Amino acid sequence: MEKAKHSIGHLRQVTESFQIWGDFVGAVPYGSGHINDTYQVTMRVAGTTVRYLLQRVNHAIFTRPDMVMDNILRVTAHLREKLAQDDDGDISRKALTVIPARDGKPYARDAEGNWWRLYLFVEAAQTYDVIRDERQAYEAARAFARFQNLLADLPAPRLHETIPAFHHTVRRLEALDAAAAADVCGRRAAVAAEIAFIDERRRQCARLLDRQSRGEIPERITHNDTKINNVMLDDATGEGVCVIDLDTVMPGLALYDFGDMVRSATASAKEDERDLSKVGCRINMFEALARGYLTDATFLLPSEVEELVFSGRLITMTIGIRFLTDYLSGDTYFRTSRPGQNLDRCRVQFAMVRSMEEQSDAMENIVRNVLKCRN
Ligand code: ADP
Ligand code: GN1
Ligand code: MG
Repeated sequence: MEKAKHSIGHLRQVTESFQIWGDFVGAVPYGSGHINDTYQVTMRVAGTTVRYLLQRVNHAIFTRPDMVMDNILRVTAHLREKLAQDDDGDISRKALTVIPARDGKPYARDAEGNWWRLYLFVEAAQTYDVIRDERQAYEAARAFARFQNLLADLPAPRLHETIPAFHHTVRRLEALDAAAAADVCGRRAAVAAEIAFIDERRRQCARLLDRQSRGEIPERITHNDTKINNVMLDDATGEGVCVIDLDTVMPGLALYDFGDMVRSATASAKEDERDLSKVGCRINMFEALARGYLTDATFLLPSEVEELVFSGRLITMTIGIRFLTDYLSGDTYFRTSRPGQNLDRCRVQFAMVRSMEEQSDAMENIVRNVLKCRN
């Protein structure tokens, strides 16, 4: 884990501005997210140790953190209500709990203008950057499908779009073209092969957008960042306990969520692996994802089911485009810990797309078989 960006005194002060009690013990950087600054906070509370998850929301990316928190409060309240209807308890492990600041707001501001939030720390569960076995893929996919299912009847109004056009592949492509034209770091010549890779696939970029605008694929409430380390798996049972990282929960396509699971859970190597011979889409993991997702995503229309395999390639390509754009722009969006990391991430995504292209017939067969068994 990287070095803490904030001093311990600062973290203590921020922690104490939330509605919690007891004695501050410490705070350490936590997790491997690319966007926010995350800390695990330990408190001693009347003789017992209690942990919290403290986060600085990246307000360069989420320019309206108040809207982000408004969405998160609505979403988590709804999840809690639904889970309470037929649950055995332990709901605070199954939906994130936002702890209000002392002034009642769902965030605290510091003197530097940062936005902080505090969650209950979900204990006895963890996230995985690279999935270990089919069971984990199955459970993660079920958890994300359940999440979509539970949010299907979230009362109006529509959630805020915390990052507009987040998965709009055509706009992402335009941003890449602009970054390549501007070439502010003089890196364009070094990425000719990656640009050529995209050029061969430009025509695919609008496929889901076109189907959406024709009314064939509906907008739903989706998570939009279903990377596999955004779901916590129970240490004892292996089940998907809690979907986390709710900043981008907003209107979107269910397919983008499934696609990002395929990208992140079928990957045989780390997202920034340099040895591309290790990178590929593991078809057994795809099968587990399809089985898990289709078990709970009973709301899917045939037009959505038809695009499940394609969605994996599309989202993987889109995120590769975003890594490449950031590399060309000087690495200002995704957190990096070494030079060239965004380019390595991009190359891994494109290698994954290739691997999925090679296996697409087998993947389509899997979806057909899973559906046959379900019905
Ligand atoms: P980012 O937006 O930067 O990806 P996340 O919200 O995903 O940040 O948090 C980073 C990591 O912190 C997660 O991958 C997970 O391991 C851990 N984490 C986040 N929320 C909790 C929580 N409430 N309880 C326990 N661990 C958490
Ligand atoms: C970011 O926050 P994190 O690390 O879970 C990004 C996703 C990308 C992902 C790639 C708000 O997710 O869109 O798919 O990195 N989140 C945002 O690893 O841009
Ligand atoms: Mg995350």
